[in-house]
Amino acid sequence: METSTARKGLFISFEGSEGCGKSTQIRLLAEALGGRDPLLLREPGGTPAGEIIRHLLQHAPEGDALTPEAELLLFAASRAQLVREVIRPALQAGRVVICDRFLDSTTVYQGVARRIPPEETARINAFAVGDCLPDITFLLDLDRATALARLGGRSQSADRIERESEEFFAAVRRGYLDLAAREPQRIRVLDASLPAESIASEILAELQQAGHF
Ligand code: Z5A
Repeated sequence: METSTARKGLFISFEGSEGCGKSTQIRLLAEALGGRDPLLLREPGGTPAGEIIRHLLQHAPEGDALTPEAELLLFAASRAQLVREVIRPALQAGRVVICDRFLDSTTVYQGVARRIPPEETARINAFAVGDCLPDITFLLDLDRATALARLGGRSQSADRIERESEEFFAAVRRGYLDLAAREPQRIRVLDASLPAESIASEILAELQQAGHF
């Protein structure tokens, strides 16, 4: 039987489609929280095993034939390891943990866009994370054309998921907004087309309003 997180820290996740500005906002938030020494993580990855899974999922030719089911289980395996090896101990030690993507990415990319039944996705997500859920999640909502323009096309270096169709990314955006509508108490939707500094101010204001700082 697993122990519960029984945490004293704060768990913040960032979500959204590629190029929406997650890394930028995480960097700005970390600068704003400097003295609190936030722990910055990304998914998939963040542990030695997780980084190997990341490579298989994104760039290794062996990943090309992955089925949606195998893909979902690999994201979940990386997350299960990250939770137990890194996130849970950090939260128990009272740290602020900021994660670039977490279980909502699986709900949306594998559940909605890859069309794995939502109850299966939810069951595997729950098994992977246990009671370790973000206290607050910032969803950076951005249209695909703006994201692609920011990324400068990125066609040469695109990974396996980035090479998906426009319909796939339309489903991702819709899936995120639907999820946020179902979980408004945890997920805050931000207009990611605004200048980075004003989004960063909004994030700090949301965190203060929610009583986190
Ligand atoms: N995936 C999945 O399918 N299931 C899962 O469970 C998980 C993940 C966990 C991980 O990709 C892939 O795995 C992802 C989902 C899938 N695939 N897709 N698509 P990743 O980690 O390699 O990359 P990413 O998460 O997609 O993010 P990114 O491409 O690194 O982008 P970002 O971090 O959101 O954006 P950024 O780097 O901060 O900004 C992009 C550019 O825009 C950059 O030049 C910035 O300077 C600029 N920028 C940022 N903000 C602004 C504003 N506000 N205005 C103007 N310009 C801006």
